[in-house]
Amino acid sequence: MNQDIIRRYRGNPILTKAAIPYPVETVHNAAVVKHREEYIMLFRSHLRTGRSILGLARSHDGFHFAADPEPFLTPATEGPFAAYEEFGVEDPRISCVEGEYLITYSAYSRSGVRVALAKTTDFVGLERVSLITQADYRNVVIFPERFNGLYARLDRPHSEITPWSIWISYSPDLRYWGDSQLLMRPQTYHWDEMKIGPGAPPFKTAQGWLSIYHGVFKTMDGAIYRLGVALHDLHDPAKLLGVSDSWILQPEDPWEVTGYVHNVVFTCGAVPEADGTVKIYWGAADSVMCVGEANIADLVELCLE
Ligand code: BMA
Repeated sequence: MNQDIIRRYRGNPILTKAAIPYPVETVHNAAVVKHREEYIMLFRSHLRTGRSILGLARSHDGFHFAADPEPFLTPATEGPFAAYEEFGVEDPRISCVEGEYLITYSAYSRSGVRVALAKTTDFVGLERVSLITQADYRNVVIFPERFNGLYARLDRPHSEITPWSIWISYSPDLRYWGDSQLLMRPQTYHWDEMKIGPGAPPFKTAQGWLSIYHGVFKTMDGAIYRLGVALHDLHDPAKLLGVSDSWILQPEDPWEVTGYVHNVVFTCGAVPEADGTVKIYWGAADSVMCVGEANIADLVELCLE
């Protein structure tokens, strides 16, 4: 009996390096949003230098994507971002807030990994706004709405005392972030016991903000990346209404189980649809892109069980 809450698309993987018109070694960990009538995917690709860039692909149905002829975002070579992007740009997330697309991504350099914020209204132009964390942060997702006038984000600092946990922070201007609070920690002897991190930017449901995150479990054969789901209060996103006890997706298909990094499903984007389903996108084994569908009500229920 197939009890999977996420129905994998039969045509997976939906985007691989073979379909990219410039040389790349992987297509993974992509953000996806609907812009006008198009699905826009910003995907990460390793180059043969071992460093990453971001490419853009478009689709009319959310399943068949065609990549633009040139990469979308490559490491800055001048200005204040250059020193922090010299080792590459990774794992983008896109949130649409008041008509602007806010793109967060990991910026790698000899100073560590920081999160950078850029914005666009049309996916043609792009303006880098600010480096919004110090080092040792990854996985920043911005809520699509403000709360009492403040932008809110889930973020993932790391320290020895609170390893790889999910926090929330607020900002009046997208540049200065504060009022941080710890929301979720990895749980001992649970599928997410080693690390957790925000995945797709939260989306609104009648019951709360649904957040799909990743959790990591360490085994004798390395780590397994899976996805879980949490529900945040609509008016106060720092209030967790529930977190699913079980994962919603784990590596099972051959391209999830083997690849550049084996046993990885890693999401950076989900697109809720008007029919009550959500398309969830994930990078498989840090190599290719996949998609599946779930009923939003099922995910909410899982959080509240
Ligand atoms: C994390 C990040 C992700 C990657 C995952 C599995 O630490 O580097 O980009 O998908 O590991 O390799």
